[in-house]
Amino acid sequence: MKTHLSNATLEKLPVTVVTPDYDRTKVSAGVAHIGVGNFHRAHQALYLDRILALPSQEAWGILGVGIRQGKRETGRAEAFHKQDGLFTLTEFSPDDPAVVRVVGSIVDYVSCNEGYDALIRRLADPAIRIVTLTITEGGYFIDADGAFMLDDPFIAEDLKRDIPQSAFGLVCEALRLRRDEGVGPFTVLSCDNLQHNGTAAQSAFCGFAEARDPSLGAWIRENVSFPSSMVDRIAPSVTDADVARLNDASGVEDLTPVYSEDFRQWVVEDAFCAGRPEFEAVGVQLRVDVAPYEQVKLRMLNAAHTVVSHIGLRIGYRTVHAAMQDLRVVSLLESFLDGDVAPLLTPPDDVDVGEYARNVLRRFRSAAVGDQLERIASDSFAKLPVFLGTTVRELIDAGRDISLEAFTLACWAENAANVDDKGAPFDLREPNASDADLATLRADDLAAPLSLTLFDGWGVAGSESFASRFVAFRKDIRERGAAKVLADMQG
Ligand code: CS2
Repeated sequence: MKTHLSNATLEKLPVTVVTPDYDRTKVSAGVAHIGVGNFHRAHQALYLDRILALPSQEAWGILGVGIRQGKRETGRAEAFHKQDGLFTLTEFSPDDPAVVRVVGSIVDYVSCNEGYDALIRRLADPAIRIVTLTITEGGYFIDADGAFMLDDPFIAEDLKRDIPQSAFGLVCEALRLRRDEGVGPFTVLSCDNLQHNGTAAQSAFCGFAEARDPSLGAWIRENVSFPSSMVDRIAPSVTDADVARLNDASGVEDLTPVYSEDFRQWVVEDAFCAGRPEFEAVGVQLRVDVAPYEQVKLRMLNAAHTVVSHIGLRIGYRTVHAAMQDLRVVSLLESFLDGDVAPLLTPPDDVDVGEYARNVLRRFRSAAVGDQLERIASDSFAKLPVFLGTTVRELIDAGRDISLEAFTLACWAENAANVDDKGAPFDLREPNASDADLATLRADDLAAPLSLTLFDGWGVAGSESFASRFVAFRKDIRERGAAKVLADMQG
């Protein structure tokens, strides 16, 4: 018999489950988080849970903010209310038994189902001093030149609304209230996988505000800080089968369990205009310049994820650890990380890129984590430019070998059919691709995808050798399958 999860049952949970070691009734929300998905709950919510156990930190609980209407949002809001914001996080280590903890830092929740004006009011509450974001790589509407896409139909529409619905509009209107009521600004902290994510957030939020109301835009630019941060923890998607499996193992009846690897890292630029929690006490690395850490993480870990996901799916694998059993895949990843990417990086003093690469591969091998290739390969329209764009451009500029990258992109293009070399289906989602983009990706002209805007600035279309390798790989994959092509590449 499993125990339902709520404040009232915390003491009745199995003794093996770690529960909050602080008084939740004393905790209030000082951080509002937009995008309360699995990653946030496995990463930032845990860091703040650890902060709340420290003396005098009880004002740093989290207010979850749900901004996108739909079934998922309704489920999230309901689970929050039924479980008093509590959820279990199972951390899987490669060697030790899994640790199940109940995370208690999300103490409040406001859903767009209550009306978008309610969201604005809650963000304007003087108690909120930081707004954090996980709105995905494509969620910032920043083009290849770093400019905010004011002409995007979603943004253009939101600019016209009295009560906006986008993260940008909601935050701007909350900041307007705070300015008018003399409350002062909050910090906006991006926790998405983007290079210079603070600058991207600043361009997006200030770009929106300046278009809506120039004086508000100027006030935000002047008063709000947008620190950059590098976030890292592998948190797979949670299927219904995972819910049952996790709950059976924990003995807790949790509507929204989440799971992850045991590794976690958060490097944050120390630029908070309205105070911050004692991040350093729980292992958050505060730095003046986060960019070198972002660069290493995005171009090694996330890029290797992209490589393994597209090649792995093509061959017929579905999980990262299954693909990592294939020595050819591992050897390709090693060549990619050590041979192609590492020499291009300018890592921070305390990061050894060789060791970093070994650790990435070790993390990918974990069968206990069992991360899904479909999760990683989805949304490639937004991810490819961030994870691979600079590397490919620099390799082309230096006249270096681009075979691995052309092969990865050939697999990506072939994967648009959502079926692998063995004829088995999979399901990749592309929320940031238009119908026209998808048509180009599936065109008979095999070189056509290289003219997609996602490749702006990569130099691939203009590089005869890249384009011809890409097309040749696509043909070869169609004829013989990616596994054989890979075997030949490695001699
Ligand atoms: C993955 C990331 O979605 C992806 O493409 O590479 O979600 C990755 O698992 C995290 O960034 C790890 O920190």
